[in-house]
Amino acid sequence: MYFILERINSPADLTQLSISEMEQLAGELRRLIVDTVAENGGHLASSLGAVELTLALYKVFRLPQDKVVWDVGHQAYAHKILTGRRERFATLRRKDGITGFPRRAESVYDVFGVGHASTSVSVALGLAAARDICGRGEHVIAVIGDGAMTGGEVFEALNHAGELKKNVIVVLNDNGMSIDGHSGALSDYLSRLRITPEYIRAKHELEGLIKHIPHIGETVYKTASLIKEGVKSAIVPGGLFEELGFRYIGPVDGHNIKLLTEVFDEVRQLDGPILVHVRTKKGKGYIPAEIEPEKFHGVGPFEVSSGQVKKKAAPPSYTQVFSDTLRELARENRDIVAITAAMPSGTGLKAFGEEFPERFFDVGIAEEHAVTLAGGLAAGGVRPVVAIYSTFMQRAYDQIFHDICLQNLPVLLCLDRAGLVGEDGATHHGVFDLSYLRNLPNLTIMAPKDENELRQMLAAAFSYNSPVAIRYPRGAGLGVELQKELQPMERGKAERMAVPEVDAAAAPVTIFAVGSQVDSARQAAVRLKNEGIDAAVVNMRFIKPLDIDTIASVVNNPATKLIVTAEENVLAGGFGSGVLEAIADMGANVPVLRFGIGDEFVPNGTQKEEREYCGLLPEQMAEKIAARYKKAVEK
Ligand SMILES: Cc1ncc(C[n+]2csc(CCOP(=O)(O)OP(=O)(O)O)c2C)c(N)n1
Repeated sequence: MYFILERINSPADLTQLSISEMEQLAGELRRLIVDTVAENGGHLASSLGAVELTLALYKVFRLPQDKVVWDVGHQAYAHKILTGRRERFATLRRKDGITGFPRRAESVYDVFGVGHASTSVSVALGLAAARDICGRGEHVIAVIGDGAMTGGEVFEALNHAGELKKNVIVVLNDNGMSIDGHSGALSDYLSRLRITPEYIRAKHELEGLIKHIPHIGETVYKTASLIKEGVKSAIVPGGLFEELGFRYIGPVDGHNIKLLTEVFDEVRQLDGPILVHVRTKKGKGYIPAEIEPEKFHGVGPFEVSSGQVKKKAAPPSYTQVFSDTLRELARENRDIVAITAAMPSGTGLKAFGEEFPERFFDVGIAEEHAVTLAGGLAAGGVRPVVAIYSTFMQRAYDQIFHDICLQNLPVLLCLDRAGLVGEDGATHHGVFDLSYLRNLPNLTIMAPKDENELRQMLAAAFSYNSPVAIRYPRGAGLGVELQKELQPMERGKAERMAVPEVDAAAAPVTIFAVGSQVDSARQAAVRLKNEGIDAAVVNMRFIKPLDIDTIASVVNNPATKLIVTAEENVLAGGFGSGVLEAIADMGANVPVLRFGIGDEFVPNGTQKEEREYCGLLPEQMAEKIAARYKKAVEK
């Protein structure tokens, strides 16, 4: 039973609650969050850490007029539940359900859609500037974690906010960690912002001085003591935020609802840019998540009583194979260094860091810096590997162009979670990389058909001595045998796949496929064979350079009636577009059917549901190919 939560349908309902009822409500929210994530998977530890903070903010400020902008949005489950989505919370991250992140189309309280880090201060500043232009008076609050604070965009926004001097509140939710532990020098700086004996002595002296100012002394002192940690900023040297033009208040215990509401009540009345530094505990209130906050950052379904994750037996993931193979290669080649942008576990580089600590860099949520750092490392004579999820690599596009490809440096970009990623949904799909990379000169782009081919491609990449990108999917491999021997792969050479009882040279249909779609294409070809249509399958391996000879041999084969392309990328500008360009350049006129992702953002579901939504399942492909083939031969 949720005695209090059941009565809360919007933040306005919080205004009636006493502090002790709010504390009880915090417990009920935690229970609902834990029980739901245990079923659906999701971002648990961050959301648990932000429960009291959310409650205090939503009690003090007047939503939806006042605007709370969440950074990343993975800590916003309490926000979702308190803003009219309690009933629908069971559908979290599911097909047709609510998303795991704030999303403008979902609720008026979701002020800004999010999923990628470090945007909240820029958004809040934009909202504040718009408010002033329109002559309104609402409060604008950005809530950002110490991990997200490592993203450069935040400092661009702080710099600008300090200049504009708008009324904007930044709440720094500092739990001392990003996903995997500590988040760099900034984290060290934040942890030093604590009450030291010198500070307390200095504060007393200052308070004494203020109190004795005639007439106004008592009033000034009252304000100063209500925002008492704010006084510190006048005393503690090097107040980074103060230097940037923010009034710094904190650190405040982020699990003390009474204190938080007092501080926010006070802050509401202040003008100018304000930064409230709140200390929280990641995973707060659920012991397994408090003990292992990394594991419960983003977690699959688990047993509530034990915290045991419900794992199905599966072949090793692409990430695991990448991790193992890179270390294998790095044992032989001492020049190999690896870079992650705050995702050592997610990208599989954690083990690399443990084995080769001096050759490993975790740069924080700083994808741009990660790529340019790699450029510098390569120019300095070593072989950097940058592993970043496809969706987050979007941040570093100019760096890939300017600092890697234009310099023609041998940097290996490993784009994990390429394609449809499942429950995290639209913000996290890695479906644009082939389009945004394919147009860059000097870059080789590969996509493995299975986990063994990923091994071979990694080995091959180091033999090319120029920029290389390898993109591979989220989740388990196909379960193929992993060949011990790592063989170099000829750059730009496709591989013909055997389809039972199909003679590729005589097949009227040829499917050119890349990455995860190679296996789907093969399965589709088997189905087509059962319907009496022979379809050959080519694993292109290289999106760039395309194997023009192989494409030409199919185009020029009189048996060819239909060419099919298949990729887990948007159709616009992707691999299929490349094949169309090649065919057009040959002056040929062959019917082409393309499979990929259409011109829309794919909503959340399981990976399979998303593939089905996009028509990428083998049975869907077979049906569509058969129909198009019949049309082609009727002509
Ligand atoms: C641009 C970008 N890079 C990487 C990520 C992956 N990511 C999600 S949350 C997170 C850590 C955020 O840490 P923090 O802001 O301190 O929040 P916490 O999880 O500790 O509550 C990372 C690296 C992301 N969402 N966006």
